[in-house]
Amino acid sequence: MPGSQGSEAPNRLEAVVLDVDGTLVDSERDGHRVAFNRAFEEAGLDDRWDVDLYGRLLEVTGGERRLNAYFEDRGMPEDERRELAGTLHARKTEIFTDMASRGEIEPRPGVIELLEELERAGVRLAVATTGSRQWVGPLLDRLFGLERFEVVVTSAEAPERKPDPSAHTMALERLGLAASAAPAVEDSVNGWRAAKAAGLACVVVVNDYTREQDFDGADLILDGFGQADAPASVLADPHKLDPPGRLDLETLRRLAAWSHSAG
Ligand code: XBP
Ligand code: MG
Repeated sequence: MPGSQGSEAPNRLEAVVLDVDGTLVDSERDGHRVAFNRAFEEAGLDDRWDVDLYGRLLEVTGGERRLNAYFEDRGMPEDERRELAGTLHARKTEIFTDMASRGEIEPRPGVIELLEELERAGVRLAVATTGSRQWVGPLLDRLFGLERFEVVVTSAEAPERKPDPSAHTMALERLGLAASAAPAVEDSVNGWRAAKAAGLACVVVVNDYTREQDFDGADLILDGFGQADAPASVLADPHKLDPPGRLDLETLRRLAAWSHSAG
């Protein structure tokens, strides 16, 4: 296998388990939020989620759960809100799937370079997301090529949303790997907690919605994936992984080695 350090090497990086929303793509503010608002409008509702309100609503993972929490907060009875959230979410999913298929959602800067570097080194790619399978497939396919990802776990396979660890646990099971061989990359405190609870080391690459969240104890925090002309800043590096202005293969290898030694 290219980039392999030999099958006996116990601490090598075998795979990376990637989050989608906020991590591979900056999909929340100009993607999901816009799709929710279109669904409200089509349903004849006056509700609109502005950028700040949506940032607060992101505390609840999963679009349908988010709608339920919002309507609950507004005092809507349970039966009514469950039905409304289900209907709205189904339509929002169609709208967002169209947006993804049309190329309206873009990769975060530096993501394609990282995926290509990992692929060249024979590191396997997996996805663990709380998003819906209906749009995850078209989005990954349009931006990166779905065949790149050996394992894709969505809310269809792991219905307990992050911070529940089930999506990461399932990704590891499907890869057939120990947690130390497959660090995660996440953008949010819910994602980071999910990865940690499943035993994975985790790089947090924050975005505008998540940079103020409390990642105390995270393994590495960056403010972006970083590119040659736009290096990422390191916000925390407790294991002294020393990334070179970008999240790269060697940094992830060092994280896997640390994770193995931390046992
Ligand atoms: C992402 C989510 C998702 C999206 C919307 O969390 O919570 O629910 O906001 O997608 P993470 P759906 O990045 O931690 O996986 O509407 O399809 O649920
Ligand atoms: Mg995320």
